[in-house]
Amino acid sequence: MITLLDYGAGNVRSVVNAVERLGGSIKPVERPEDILNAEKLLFPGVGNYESMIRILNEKNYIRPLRAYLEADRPFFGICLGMHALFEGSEEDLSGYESLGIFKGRVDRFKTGLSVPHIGWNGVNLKKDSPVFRDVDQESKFYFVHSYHVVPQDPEIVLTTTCYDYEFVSAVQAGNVIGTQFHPEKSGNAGIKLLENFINQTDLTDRGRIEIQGRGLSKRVIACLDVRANDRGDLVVTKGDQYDVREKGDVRNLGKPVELAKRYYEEGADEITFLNITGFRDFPLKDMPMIKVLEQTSRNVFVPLTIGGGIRDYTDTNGTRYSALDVAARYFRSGADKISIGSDAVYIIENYLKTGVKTGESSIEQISKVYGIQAVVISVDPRRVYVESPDHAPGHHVIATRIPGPDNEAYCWYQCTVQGGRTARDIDAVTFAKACQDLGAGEILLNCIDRDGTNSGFDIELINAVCNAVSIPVIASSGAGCKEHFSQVFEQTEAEAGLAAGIFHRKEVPIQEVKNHLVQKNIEVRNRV
Ligand code: 1PR
Repeated sequence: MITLLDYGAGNVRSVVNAVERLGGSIKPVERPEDILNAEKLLFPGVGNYESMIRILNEKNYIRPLRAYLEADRPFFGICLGMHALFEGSEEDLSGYESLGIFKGRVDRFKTGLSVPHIGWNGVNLKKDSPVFRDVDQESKFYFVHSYHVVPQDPEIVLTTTCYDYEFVSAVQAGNVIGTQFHPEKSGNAGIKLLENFINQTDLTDRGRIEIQGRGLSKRVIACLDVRANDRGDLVVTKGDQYDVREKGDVRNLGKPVELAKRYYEEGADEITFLNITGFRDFPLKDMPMIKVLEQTSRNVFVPLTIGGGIRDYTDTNGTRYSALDVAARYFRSGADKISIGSDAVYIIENYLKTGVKTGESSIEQISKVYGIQAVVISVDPRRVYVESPDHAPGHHVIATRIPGPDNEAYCWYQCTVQGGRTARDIDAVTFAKACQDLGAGEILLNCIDRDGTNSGFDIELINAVCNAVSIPVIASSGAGCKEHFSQVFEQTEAEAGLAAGIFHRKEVPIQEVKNHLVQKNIEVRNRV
C-alpha cells in the first residue's frame, strides 16, 4: 500500500496511474495520523513552494511528516516533494515552517539558459541505490522546474544533472529519496524507478559509484487539434493554415486517446491536445477534453499539455468559472501543463496599456498556484509584409529573406485570436516578452502561414521570439520531413519541435525524426 500525500496542487492523477499500472494500491492522506500509519509515503509536488509549505502547515502535516522522515521510513518526494525536505526555498517569502530534514536550501537556477529547465535530461549516478536497479543508464528523465536543491551534505547526493552547471537532481539518505525529475512522466525509465521504490524492502544505498549521464534533449512533441465534427463525434483534426474543413467536412484524422497512446509508444516526448473550438464552447459543459485526459493519462507517461478555452466563463445559469477553475479541473484530470491562446492576447493588450500586473489574469493566477512551468502560451501569428519598418510603428519588424507579394523586404508577425479568425494590433515578439513578464513558463509558437503546409518551420519568426525571451520556445507549424526538425534545432534556440499533420498522416514516424536527429548529433531522448 502506497500512501499518497496530495496537497491539492499537484498532478497526482499521473502518479496514481503509474502506481496502479505497477499493481500498487494508493491510499490518500486525509488526516495527519495517516502519515505516521503509512508503510511507504509518496509526495508528488508540482507548482509553487510557498503554496505547498503553507498548505502543509495549515493541514498540520509538518510534525507527523518530520517524525516519519526522522524514523527513516520509506519516502519518495517528487520535485517540490523533494524541496520540502530542506530548510527553505528562495521561492518562499512566507516564512512558514519547513521540514528541515536535510541541511541546505532551494535556489533558483542561475543561468543564461532558458528557465524553467523543461525537458528530458540525463542523470549522473553518484551512489549505487536499489531505486536505480535495472534502470538503463542512457535513460533520460523529464524535468520541469526553475529551482533546485543545494544540499550542504554531499553524502546525500544520489544524482546530479548538467544544465549549464551540475545541479543536484536526486537525493537519498537511507529510505528517504527525492527526485527533481518526474518519474511518473519519464516513460519506462521513470516507471522502473517507482517500481523499485514500491517493491524493494530495503532501499538504502550501497555506497558511492560514478555513472555519467548526457545533457538536455531537444523535445519532439506530437500535437492533436481536437474538436467535434458535424455529427458531434470528438475527432483529431488538422487545419491547412487553420482551415480544418475538406470538402465541407471537418477533417477526421483519428480518435484523440488512441492517437496519443500511439505517439507515446512511438517516442513522443510530450503530447499536446488543443481543443480548437474552446474559444467558443465552455469546456466544463460536457467536459469532452476531461475524459480524453483521464483516459490518456492512464497509459501515457510523458507530459500532457491541454489548451483551448482556458479563460473565465459565465455559464447559461449565470455561474462564473475562472480560468483557474478550468485549469484546476484539467490538472486534476491528468494534465501537466495548460496552454492559453486567445485570452492571453486580451490580457497582454491590457497589460501593455497600463503596465500594471493586476495578479488577476489567468496567466498570473494559474502560474501562482501551479508554477510558471505549468503555463504555456499558444500564439497564432501571421506574417504582415511592409515596405519599411516605418509602416509598422510600435511593432517588432524584421528584414525578411522571404519577400512579400509586392516584393516587400520587411514583415512583422501579427497575433490573432479565435483560431486565427481575428487579427489584433500586437506583434508576436512584443506579446511573448510580455507573457514571460506575467509568469508564462513556455511559448508554443505557431505560425498560420506555415500551418499544415509541410513547407518547414518559419525560422525567422522562431529566431525573433527566441531572442526576445528567456523561457523555452516550442517551434510549431509547417514540419514536412525529418530534416525540418534538424533545421529548426540547428538554426534556432527552440527547445522543442511540434508537429501534427506529418504524424497524423503517417508521413514521418516520430522514431525516424529522432534517429535523424541522433545522426545530426542533436541530443534527443532515444530510449522511451
Ligand atoms: O484561443 O485559448 O481557446 O486556444 C485555442 C487553441 O487552438 C490555440 O492554441 C490555437 O493555436 C488552436 N487553434 C484554434 N483553431 C485552430 C485551427 O487549426 N483552426 N490550431 C487551432 C492551431 C496549431 C497547432 C498545429 C501546428 C502544427 N493549430 O496545433 O498543430 O501548427 O501543424 P502542422 O505540423 O500540421 O503544420 P484558445
